Amino acid sequence: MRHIYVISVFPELIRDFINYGVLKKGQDKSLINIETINLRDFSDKNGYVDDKPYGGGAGMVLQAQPLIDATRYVKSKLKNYKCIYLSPKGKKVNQEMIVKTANNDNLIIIAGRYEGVDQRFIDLEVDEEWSIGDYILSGGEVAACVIIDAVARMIPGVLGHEDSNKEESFTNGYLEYPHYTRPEKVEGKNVPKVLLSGNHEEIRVWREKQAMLVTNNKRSDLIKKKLS
Ligand code: 4H3
Repeated sequence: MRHIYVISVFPELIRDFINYGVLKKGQDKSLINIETINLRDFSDKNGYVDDKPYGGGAGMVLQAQPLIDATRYVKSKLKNYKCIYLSPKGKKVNQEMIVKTANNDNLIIIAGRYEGVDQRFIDLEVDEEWSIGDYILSGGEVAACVIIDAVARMIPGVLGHEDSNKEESFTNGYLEYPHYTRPEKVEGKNVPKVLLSGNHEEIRVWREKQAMLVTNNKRSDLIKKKLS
């Protein structure tokens, strides 16, 4: 993956988010290209992108045509892509989906607003519907930022030193061991002695054991998943 396009009525939310940290650096180094598309640039003849829901009810729905036009405009720039719509109905995102996407496709992300989008847009243009978790957001932009962050850090070179993600949670199926930094004592609590020993093998073994303990205590479902 090299390109991520996000279609939204609030593209500034995305633009601000991607301007920090490893996302900023990855773009500066041209390892990744992230672009935002303002859905309003594809508004209908009356200048709108939303309308009242057929069948009645509260709120507004994003019209199909502006979304279709914006999405096809983006698709015309890309050879291969995965077009995802973020909503609570989607498949729950996990690290495996993130890694697969980072390795295979450019990404087009649709961030909805209001009550959601016209179903015909989803049926016509969306490859996969994803959810970042079982809760409702006012817009898809925050979820889009989550996906962008998770996917971008899997692109080689985006993280500072290459193995800062190899060590991390989920890559090996375990949660991370606890971290400590100076000073040695905080409010009477000491850094585990082994970490001060300078014995790299002992430290490695201790961290591995901690990772297993933490995972078993907090997320035993992850261990079951590893064994299945
Ligand atoms: C994604 C989007 C939750 C998630 C979202 C999630 C606003 C979808 C609008 C937007 C629709 C109405 N909420 N859990 N909200 O990933 O376009 O829900």
